[in-house]
Amino acid sequence: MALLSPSRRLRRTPFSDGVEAAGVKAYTVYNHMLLPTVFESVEADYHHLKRAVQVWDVSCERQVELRGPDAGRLMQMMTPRDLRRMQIGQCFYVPIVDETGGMLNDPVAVKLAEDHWWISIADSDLLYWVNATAHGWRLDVLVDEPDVSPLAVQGPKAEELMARVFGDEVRDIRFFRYKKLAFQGRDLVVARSGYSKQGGFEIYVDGTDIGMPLWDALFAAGDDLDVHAGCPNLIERIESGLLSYGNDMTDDNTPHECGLGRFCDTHSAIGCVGRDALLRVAKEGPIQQVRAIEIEGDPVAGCDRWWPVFAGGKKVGRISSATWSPDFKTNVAIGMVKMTHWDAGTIVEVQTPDGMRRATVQEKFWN
Ligand code: THG
Repeated sequence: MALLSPSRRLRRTPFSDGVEAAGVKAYTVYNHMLLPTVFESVEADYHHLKRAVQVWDVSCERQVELRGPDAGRLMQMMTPRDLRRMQIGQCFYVPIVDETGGMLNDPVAVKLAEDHWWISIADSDLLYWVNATAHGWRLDVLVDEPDVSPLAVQGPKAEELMARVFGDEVRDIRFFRYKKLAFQGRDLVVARSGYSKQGGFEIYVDGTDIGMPLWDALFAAGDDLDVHAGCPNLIERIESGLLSYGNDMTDDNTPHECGLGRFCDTHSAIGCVGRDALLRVAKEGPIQQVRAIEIEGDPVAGCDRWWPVFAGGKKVGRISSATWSPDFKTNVAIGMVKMTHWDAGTIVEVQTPDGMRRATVQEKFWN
C-alpha cells in the first residue's frame, strides 16, 4: 500500500502529536479522520493489549450531539432499541436504521440528560441523516458535532491506570455506565466501554486543549504498568466478534442479519422510522446472518474486499473480515451466510486471494 497524503480533509485529532511521537506505523481513515491501525505490528499490539494496558486515540468515533426538548424523541426515531428505561448515566449500543430497516450506523448512545445526548458514531456520515430527520419532522432540537474526542484505555491493567489518573471512583463504574470525573478542573464523561473485550474505559475528552495533557498524564502514571499507545486491533476485534460498519455490514443489512437482534425491541420502539419495515422482516426472520467462521490452513491475506463463500458450487455468503489468530492458531473470520448454511459445524469453502479454503461455521466468537 502507498502512503496517505495529509490534508485538512483528513482530519488530525487532539492526540495526533502523541500518536506520532509514539511511533504510529499505519493509519486508516474513519469519519474523515485519522485512525491509527498499527504501532509495533498488529500481532505485537495484540499480545500487548491482552496482557497490559493501551491508550487509544479513537477521536474518529465522532459525536453527534442532540440538545433540546425533542432530543430523546429524535434518538428513539432512529433506533429500534427501546430507550424508555435508559437512565442518565447509561450508554447503549444502538443500531441506527433507515425507513427500510437498513443499518446506517451502529453507535454508542450516551444519555447526558433528558434533553442532551451524544451519539458516538461508527464510520458513516450520520450527522446528515440526524439533521434531516430533525428538520423534516420540525423537531425542537439542535444537532451538531461538538469538540469531543474519545480516548480509550483498554486492557487488563486499564482499571489500575485509570484509578491513578481519575481516582478510585473509576473502579465503581459499571459496564456501559459513565461517571463525570475531574481532570485538571474539567469534568469529563468516563465510561466503562470500548472496542475490545479486554476490559477498559473510554474518556470523552471535551475540548481539544486538554487532549495532550490527558494523554501525557496517562503515560506518566502508567510507566510501571507497561502502558503503550495502541489502537483497535484487527485480530482481537475479530476474535471478539465486534462488528465494523462498512466492512461487516452496510445499509443493505438489517440489524437482525448483523446478529444485533438483542439490541432491538422493535415492537415497543414506538416512533422508530424503520419500525414497520423491521416488523415485516422480523415476522419471517432473516435469511442470512453474521457468523464467526474458521478458515483452515496457513495465515490468510488481508481481507480488503468481500470473499465469496461457497457450498456445493453455489454462493452461500461472504467473508468480510479475516485474520490469523496467534492465540487460537487458526484463521478467524466474520462472515454473512445464508440460512441454509448458518448452522454451527457447517463446512463451506472460502474463495481467498490465494485460493479456495475449507472453512467451518462456528457456534460463537472466540473471546
Ligand atoms: N466506543 C464508542 N464509540 C464507538 C465505538 C466504541 N463508535 C464506533 C464504534 N465503536 C461503534 N461500534 C461498536 C461496536 C460494538 C460495541 C461498541 C460499539 C460494543 N459491543 C459489546 C458487544 O457487542 O459485546 C457490548 C454491547 C452491549 O452489551 O451493550 O462494545 O467502541 N464510544
